Amino acid sequence: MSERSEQQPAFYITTAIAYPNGAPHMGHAYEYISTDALARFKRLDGYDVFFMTGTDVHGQKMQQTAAAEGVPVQELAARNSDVFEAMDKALDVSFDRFIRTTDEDHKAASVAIWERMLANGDIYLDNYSGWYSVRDEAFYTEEETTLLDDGTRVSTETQTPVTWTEESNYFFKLSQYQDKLLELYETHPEFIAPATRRNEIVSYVKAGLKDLSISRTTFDWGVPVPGHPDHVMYVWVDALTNYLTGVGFPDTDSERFRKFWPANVHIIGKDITRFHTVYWPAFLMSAGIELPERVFVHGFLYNKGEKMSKSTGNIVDPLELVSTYGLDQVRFFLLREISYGQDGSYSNEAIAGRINSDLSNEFGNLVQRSLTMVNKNCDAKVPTPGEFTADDRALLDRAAGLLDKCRTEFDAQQMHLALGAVWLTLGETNRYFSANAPWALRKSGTEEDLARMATVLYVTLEVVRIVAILVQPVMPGSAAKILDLLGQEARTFADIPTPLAPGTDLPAPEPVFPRYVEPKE
Ligand code: ME8
Repeated sequence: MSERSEQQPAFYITTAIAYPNGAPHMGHAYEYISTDALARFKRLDGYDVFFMTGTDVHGQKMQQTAAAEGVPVQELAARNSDVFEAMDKALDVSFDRFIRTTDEDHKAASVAIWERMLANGDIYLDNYSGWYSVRDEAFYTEEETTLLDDGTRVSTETQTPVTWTEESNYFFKLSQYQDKLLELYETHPEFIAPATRRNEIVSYVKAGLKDLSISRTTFDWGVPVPGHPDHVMYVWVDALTNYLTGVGFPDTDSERFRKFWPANVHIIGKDITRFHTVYWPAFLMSAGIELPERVFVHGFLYNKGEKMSKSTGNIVDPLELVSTYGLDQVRFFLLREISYGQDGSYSNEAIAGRINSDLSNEFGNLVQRSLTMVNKNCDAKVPTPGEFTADDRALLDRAAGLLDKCRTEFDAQQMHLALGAVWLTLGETNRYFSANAPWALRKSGTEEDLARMATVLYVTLEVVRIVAILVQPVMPGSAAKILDLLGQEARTFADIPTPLAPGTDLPAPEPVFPRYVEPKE
């Protein structure tokens, strides 16, 4: 056993760390649920997974929010980080560490990366003047801003207000990394996905990079610059470093670091692509640290196609949605409905539709009908199949082939395609069940027909078993319930080839995916 665990391949996956300046919203929940599905998939596939998420508590935005609420910023950070962590737990997000950038080890990691970049000659002091967006925690050049009719200036890309800033700042020589970054994108096309995002970043970097201001002096809520405590690090410098903190940096000789770094994939949303695919690899190159293998950029989630915002009042509390529809229902909806990497939308109708058609009709009914028949007609035991027909074989082979298909799609972060393939097989299984009509075979009652009924039920349960194992990453609770109903303890992907043992005792069936019925007004 120990020999095997020593050989277990490692997999390090992260989410972005959220600004806890307000309550978590559906966009956050979407990122955590999707990353969780990827992490769970790898664990079930035999990997030693380290999955990290957390909060990004420094910066001017946090300090301003705290001031507006009249609470100390440490208090705001701790209180809201707790809310994020509690939401993750309520969403069944199986993180291994919930990092907060106020954690003690994070300070050491941030200081260490700074010192490495400094030692490499990439940090210098200069006067900065330009436009800063507190909302985006980003610097913009004049050309990247627009003056509105009312006299306010905003970032053209994000439409957030910018203010004129003049400070003596430390700068990072980002301009020196243009060629190295372009070479990275060229030689490692998988580094940025989807490809549309890579193309955008390649154009952006080709247009030329300016040095980046990486410290601030006008406020003090951040990691102090080593040797210059009047400066705090620009929030993105310490925020990105969280990915290293989690694996034990600066102790690069530690078992943890050697095992899990470089990260296999950083999952982020589309508004922070530049930070992760331009600044982050440049910082790491400067610090002489290996680069993460991949940054996967998911799209934005919209409420009925509209941006979620306080002003339109359409911000949905993820936990409220879960209490209306059920956790696994919401998790499934988000991962099945939206092509991962593209924007997506949710609405009550769309969620209810997925629940009733995909979960209730296609999956829940099949489980319920087959298990009820087995319960009544096969002594509540997995039936003993007779010889398989060509159709039986074809269906069983198809189900067994789903693992490879799902693995390919999950490795490319295309969970919607994996689920699509699984549901095609469920559709096929429903047709098989109807065409073979085990209830009619039972009614006929001849020995031959009863034997055939047992075979049809066995084949159906076997497909249900494989599907339940494969959908665990997406719907951990419901899949576990189905595997309980099948009397199965063996639930990893390595267990897929071991078929159901005839004679296994089965508990009384219970419905797993009830239909969603709109509550009466
Ligand atoms: O950007 N739909 O934090 P954040 C989908 N602290 N995803 C969304 C979204 C939406 N409507 N709105 C936001 C930050 N996100 C930084 C990250 S990482 C070193 C520092 C995503 O709270 C967003 O793209 O603004 C990001 O990946 C995550 O939620 C946290 O956003």
